[in-house]
Amino acid sequence: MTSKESEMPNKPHLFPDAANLAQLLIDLKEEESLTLVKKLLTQGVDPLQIVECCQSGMRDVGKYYETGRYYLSGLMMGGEILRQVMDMVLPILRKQISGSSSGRIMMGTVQGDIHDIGKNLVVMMFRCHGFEVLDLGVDVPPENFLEQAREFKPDIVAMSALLTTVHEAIRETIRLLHENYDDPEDKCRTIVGGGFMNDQVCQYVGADCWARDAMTGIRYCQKLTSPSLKS
Ligand code: B1M
Repeated sequence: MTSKESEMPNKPHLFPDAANLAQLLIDLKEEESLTLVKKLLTQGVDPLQIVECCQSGMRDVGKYYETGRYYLSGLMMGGEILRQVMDMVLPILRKQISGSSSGRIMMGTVQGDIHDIGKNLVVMMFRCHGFEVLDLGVDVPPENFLEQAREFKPDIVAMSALLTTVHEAIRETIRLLHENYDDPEDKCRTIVGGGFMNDQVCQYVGADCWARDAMTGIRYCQKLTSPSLKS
């Protein structure tokens, strides 16, 4: 199963102040960004749209880093602002979404990658949609995925990765699971997610599906654990 998605526009117009918020993030204006997010939340703006907007801003921060306009400290500052935005947004999202138990997911950021802001959001969204989630954290070696899978017995092993350098680590994790995870009913599925995922990467690493955003990931996991597909 694969998905096709188009890139999000760089300057989103999701709500009136969206472009303004994205720009504040791009400019690494911590206080102004947080004040605006607080205002938007009190105005009842959809927290997921706020995240989407911040994500778009962060993509530009990333581009500035790539092109040498920002140093690593800029990337770190952007991450820190985003972490604080998430602290405001996640509790509201948690209250808004709820679902009945849909399956067990084990998730981690793969070995070599320490990005966790997106992973934490996805973990929280999975939980809000009724999945029981074991969060393995970041920089998780393939052997840990296997060891934890044997204990937790997930329906789905979910991997987050933001770096193109970690494709081998994903591939190795999936290979190890396929060859060594004693899954008698052969129902454990794998999903990979992150900004660089596409059909080719998915095929190369041997995953069942891929997603670039939380909602797509949730929809796939719901399909993968639906009784009609499992039996
Ligand atoms: Co990093 N970084 N970073 N970074 N960083 C990127 C990813 C990069 C694209 C920036 C760039 O150059 N344009 C680039 C990767 C390039 C590449 O691989 N081709 C990069 C680099 C190079 C690096 C370092 C190597 C820099 C260095 O040290 N020289 C280094 C790597 C460290 C390591 O991991 N070993 C590094 C470090 C860092 C910080 C620590 C400073 C910080 C991370 C803080 C943290 O996570 N705690 C950081 C940040 C902030 C970024 C950017 C700017 C923003 C990431 C982010 O949090 N986005 C990022 C630029 C970009 O993304 N284009 C960048 C917001 C978040 C909500 O979105 O994480 O994409 P995201 O998660 C999304 C989706 O991806 C998806 O859903 C989430 C919510 O919508 N998703 C899934 C993710 N996992 C999923 C799983 C699923 C489904 C969906 O199912 C399983």
